[in-house]
Amino acid sequence: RRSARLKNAHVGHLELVMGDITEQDVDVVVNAANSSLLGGGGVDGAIHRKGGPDILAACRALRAGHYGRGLKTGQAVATTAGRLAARWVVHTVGPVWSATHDRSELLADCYRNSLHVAAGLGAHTVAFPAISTGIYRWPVESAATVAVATIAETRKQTPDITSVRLVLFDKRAFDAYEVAAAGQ
Ligand code: AR6
Repeated sequence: RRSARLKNAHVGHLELVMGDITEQDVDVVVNAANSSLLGGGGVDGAIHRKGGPDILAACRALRAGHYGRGLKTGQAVATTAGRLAARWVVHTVGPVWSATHDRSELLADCYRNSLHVAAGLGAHTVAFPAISTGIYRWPVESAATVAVATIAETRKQTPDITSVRLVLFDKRAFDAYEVAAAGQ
């Protein structure tokens, strides 16, 4: 069984899970989207595939309204979660990795803004993927440090969020986040 190889850990107030973001039973699942909001590969593809057409319909409505030019890097916006177990998907756009420009603040914005949007919805439990570490090529150790530090800092301002889960797709990412969380 695949689950026999899965790992999970609690480090401080953070829950680390090795698994699939679309299977999380939480109030909010965060999507590593792109600025078009109209879907893609990786986490984004998996969420739309499993959540069904209502999520894309909601994204199209956002594009027809307030987000005519799309969602900027670092910003976050909520839609229905369709058929997922979660109540909402919060879409955020991570920065593409750059070896020459430090885009850490934009990556931090993704975590900050997603948690604030989740708190505004009345959510208590939130699951994040490792934003920017796939198609956007951010090195996982560096992304883990930014994620863990920003979540810890933002949670002081969002006390109604009682659980934050980081969902890592493979052992390498899980181990990197566990190291980052332990050093926090
Ligand atoms: N559950 C959890 N983690 C996953 C899953 C899953 N189902 N699938 C992949 N990962 P990515 P990005 C991991 O590429 O780098 C899309 O096309 C993956 O191994 O999903 O922010 C969007 O539309 C990696 O560690 O997001 C954008 O165009 C992490 O999730 C672009 O990709 C993030 O990988 C965003 O790229």
